[in-house]
Amino acid sequence: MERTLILIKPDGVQRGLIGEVIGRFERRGLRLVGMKFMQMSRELAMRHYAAHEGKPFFPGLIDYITSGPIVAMVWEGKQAIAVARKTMGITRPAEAEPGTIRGDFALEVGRNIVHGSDGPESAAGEVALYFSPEELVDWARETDRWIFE
Ligand code: D4T
Repeated sequence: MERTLILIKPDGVQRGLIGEVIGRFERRGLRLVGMKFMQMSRELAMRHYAAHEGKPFFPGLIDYITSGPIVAMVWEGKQAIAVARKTMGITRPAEAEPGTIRGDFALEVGRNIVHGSDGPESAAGEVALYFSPEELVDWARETDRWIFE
């Protein structure tokens, strides 16, 4: 099983899409193991997006991601990282396929509603950035045998 960090960004929260976004990951079959509603500090934002420091869009990205509350979640499943990114659609929403979160609800890269980890290493680092081990729940779901072979 793999774990991935998913954020519902401030635009997703402000637009009332929390339930919609959670529902899509839930219906896909991923298993929720952690969730919190929070205001991201600038310090956390800079750590999260450290790889983009110095890029022209960096200051706007930090302003945007700290502009209102977010929902941080950890979802688990086989190939959870890749599956979550497919469910979200590609980063630039204008190019995202209909049926994906970004393809259905977003138009601009700077208002793209969700974040998902892009690989096992970044997932482990990002999960640890938002959650302590005690905040993650190991549990078996009654429907797991109908979702996982
Ligand atoms: P996130 O991290 O938000 O899920 O985005 P991705 O993982 O899909 O994409 P990314 O790392 O390339 O970009 C991080 C973040 O920066 C914003 N961004 C990106 C932007 O505002 N302008 C840009 O030109 C790019 C490339 C959007 C996502």
